[in-house]
Amino acid sequence: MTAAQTKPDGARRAYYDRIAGLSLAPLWETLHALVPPSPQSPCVPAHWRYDQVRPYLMESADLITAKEAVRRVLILQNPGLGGQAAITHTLFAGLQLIMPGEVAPSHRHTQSALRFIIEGDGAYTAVDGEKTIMHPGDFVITPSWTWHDHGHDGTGPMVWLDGLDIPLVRMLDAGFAENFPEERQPLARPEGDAPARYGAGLLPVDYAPTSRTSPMFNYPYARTREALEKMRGAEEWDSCHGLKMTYANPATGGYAMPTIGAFIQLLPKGFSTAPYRSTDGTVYAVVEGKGRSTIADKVFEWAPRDVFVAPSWAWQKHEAAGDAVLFSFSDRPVQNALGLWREQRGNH
Ligand code: 1HN
Repeated sequence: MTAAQTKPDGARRAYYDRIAGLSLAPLWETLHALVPPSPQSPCVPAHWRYDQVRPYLMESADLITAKEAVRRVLILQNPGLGGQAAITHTLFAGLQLIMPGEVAPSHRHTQSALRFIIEGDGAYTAVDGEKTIMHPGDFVITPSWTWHDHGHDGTGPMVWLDGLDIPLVRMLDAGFAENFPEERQPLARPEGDAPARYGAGLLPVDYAPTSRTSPMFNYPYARTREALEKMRGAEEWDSCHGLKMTYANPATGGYAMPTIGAFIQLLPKGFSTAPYRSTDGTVYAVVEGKGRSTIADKVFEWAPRDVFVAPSWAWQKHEAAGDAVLFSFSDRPVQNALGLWREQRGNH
């Protein structure tokens, strides 16, 4: 035994205190936590029931306008992250409310955003000079550094789930933002231009992508649902996912955005998935149907419009009481690009 191995704890503590003044710390006290054998996320499984959240969301409209708020959003905070504006370590999620006649003013930021429409009809998002009217179940993207504003010329409240890569961009210290000089940006193209140009199985001849984001910025639910319904006939169910599809960039086949991947899956009535886990903490929104998900040691009974989150590397199982459709998003494109993504499939 060397002298160092016999040093009492007190001597080590005193030493740590002395080096702390020089901004130094001993790795050997934290090595095991810094490089764990498998992901040890502080995020926990959590579930937001829409029937519980909705009254509070509606109440917010009596307290502040969309204009004053800039974005009237209730943040879905992961209870394991101590009040941070994060639902997983890398992603922000919130529920945004816009009332008829309101405008959420135009701005842009390097953070990428997605919307998944939860309730209401007729509000629009304008993205870099083009408007799209949003309907329940539509998946809409506002890629990094694109001007975007929302308005509502219809009737009734409109609610969507916002997903942004805010915590990831903050970790990278790569955030920039600016406001557009006017409330609404000018429109440069007619509504429907992007789906015609990029979403009809065609691309302009000589088209070369100029960014890593999809030129399609609204993936309407009517088409998504029809596709799922067509494919279900083949009954090629994946034991862990049912029938699961990725929202793709039609110009590259890659993800719609480089930092956030989005997915839609159909679980037929009575389907029960085999255990599955992956390193991308995943946010789910229930589009249709009721069911139950077991995530790590938690069981969530869900209904349409609910949101729940599965942390990185937590085992998950989903059971559909009736035909169910789940939307989900995660940082999978980032992990894939960096060679970090892993998954594990279990047995029933
Ligand atoms: C944002 O710009 C939107 O454009 C939604 O609708 C949520 C959360 C934090 C920062 C910017 C939007 C946001 C956001």
